[in-house]
Amino acid sequence: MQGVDPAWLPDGVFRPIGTRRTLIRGSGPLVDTVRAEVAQACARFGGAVVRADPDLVLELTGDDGSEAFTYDRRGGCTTVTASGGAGLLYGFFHVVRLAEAAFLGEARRERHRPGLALRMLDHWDNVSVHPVMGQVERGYAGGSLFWQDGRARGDLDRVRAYGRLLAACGINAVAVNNVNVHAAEARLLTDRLPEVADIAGALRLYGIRTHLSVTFAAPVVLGGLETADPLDAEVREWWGGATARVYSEIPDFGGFVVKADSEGQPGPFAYGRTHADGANMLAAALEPHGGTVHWRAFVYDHRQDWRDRSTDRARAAYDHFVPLDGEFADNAVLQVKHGPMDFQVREPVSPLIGAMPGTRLAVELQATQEYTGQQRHVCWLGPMWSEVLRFGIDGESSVGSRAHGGLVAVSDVGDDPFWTGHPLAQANLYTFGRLAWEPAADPDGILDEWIGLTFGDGPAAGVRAVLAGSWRTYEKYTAPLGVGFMVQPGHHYGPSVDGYEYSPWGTYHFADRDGIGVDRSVRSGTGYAGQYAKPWAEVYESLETCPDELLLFFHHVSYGHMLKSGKTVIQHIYDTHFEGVEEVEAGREVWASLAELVDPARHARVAERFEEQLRSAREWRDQVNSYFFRKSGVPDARRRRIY
Ligand code: GCW
Repeated sequence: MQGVDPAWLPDGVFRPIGTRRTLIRGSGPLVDTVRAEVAQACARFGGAVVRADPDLVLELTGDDGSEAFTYDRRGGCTTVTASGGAGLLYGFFHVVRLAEAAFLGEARRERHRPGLALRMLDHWDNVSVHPVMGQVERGYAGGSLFWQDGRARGDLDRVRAYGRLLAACGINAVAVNNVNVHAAEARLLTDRLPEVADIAGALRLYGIRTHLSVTFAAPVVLGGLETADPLDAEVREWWGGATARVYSEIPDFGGFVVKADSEGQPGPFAYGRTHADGANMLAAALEPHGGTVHWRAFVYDHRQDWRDRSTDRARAAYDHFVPLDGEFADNAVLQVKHGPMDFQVREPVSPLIGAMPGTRLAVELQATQEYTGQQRHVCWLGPMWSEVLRFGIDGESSVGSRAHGGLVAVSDVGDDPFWTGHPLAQANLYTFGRLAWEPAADPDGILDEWIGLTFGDGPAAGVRAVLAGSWRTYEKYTAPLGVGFMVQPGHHYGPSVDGYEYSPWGTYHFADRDGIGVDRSVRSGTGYAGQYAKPWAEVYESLETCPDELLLFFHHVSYGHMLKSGKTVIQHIYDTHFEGVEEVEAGREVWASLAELVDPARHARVAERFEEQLRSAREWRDQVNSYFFRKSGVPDARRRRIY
């Protein structure tokens, strides 16, 4: 694949293995994948696949489907053993990541197993180019990796290479089409299934199961039935038959992803049924084959009247789903966005995650940077995701430990030569995979790992300086203190403070001449704060204890309100917006200084994106500062330029 960035698997990372003698024991498709990897590395670096006197043993001892492996170092030999093919593959990539260190030192035995069984990427890819959303909805990395010219790619090399990258960071499931299922895409379930099977065949080589987004209306739009009522016998039979046909072509098919009764997608409400009825019908169809339905909890009123202060979009997922706790089938997973709104740069953790102990939940993150700079801005999301995963729902058990249904991210990948448009956005994809494997992992350690693999030692300190604080930098120059949105409607790029203020989407900031923020307290607001377990319900309820960074998410305060930081809200807005732009300027300088140390094409792509990031950050700063200066009349204490 000429011209495609090797991302975190440049040839050089295989040198430590490629110079050694490796013994491989066991058989099966994933062992073949590992064998081919080792052989390729040896061909390049002079080592060998051997039958005796190895430096490295990779051994499959069974066939139980386990993803765990044991890493053992003794007597000058390194051994990886696994009782499932995927475990061996992950053990192999573990050795790749350790590099020389895998072959040094003595007596070490470690057992590795994934913290979460399902580590999944959802692609919002359309088969055909959609007139409004383009081919990849909220995609910032070119066209789809899977679909081209209205059908599955004939040449699947790129898909295989993608599978390899994903396996190397621990991802094991991919949904290959958009959750907004349009006419052509609906048919992937039926007559266009062979195209899905081709993609599944390519991903399978790297231990990845394929999932499909389906439309709830499929029995009507594909099956010619008059209803899609989930309790109707014919409808259930239709789904049973369609699902059985999927499994006859794709025996390891993962299951369905469903966006129902959300932003115009069809769902069970039309038939007076609950979301548990809907999900359970699909779960029943999948159950005999070992599949899972991922049912999304992103259900809210997107046609709200902005004058209506009694409706709070943040409450919606909890209000809809908590009453259904305990009703979902075992193979139905409720997929919850990590925050209550929609992937803003700062949101509290969704209270739903702590409130459904009788339901398998998956937590959904957004790697594609819809609201975080659209892969034109550097924004490494590792610290945000880690905060979410480590958040103690009831003060104790973490989100990561409650996500029994897995961790999902909306993919940021397309057919761009750098995979993610902004080459540094690869760090988000990698970090996602590694956090899904180990939700309590230190994100900075993961960042260092990604930098080491991708760039080697030379530019490491500089790349780290550019990425490490980039999420907080982005937060500084965009919407302040957790209030969110303030983006241009539709495409969501760039500032528009009132862009959504009088819209039906439920995303308001309520700024007036005196103050700003959404009162979500129980005492005087929408009551949303009361959806949390203790201690959070109380922490968020009170102005005294609510953390600064979420203040405007939970409270409406005056511009002169004093933050815990010792600044007023208005001065905080000014200061962070100036600082944010300064930090982008500094990052751009650091990146420029790495020119000699980074591959020229990659360097140039990032440099070009930095110019746009800086332009856009200045626009954000000036619009936000001017808006609040004009509303409040309060001057900047430091008398900087505001328009
Ligand atoms: O964030 C919103 C996006 C939509 C998306 C939706 C969802 C796929 O703007 O483009 O639709 O969320 O998550 O379903």
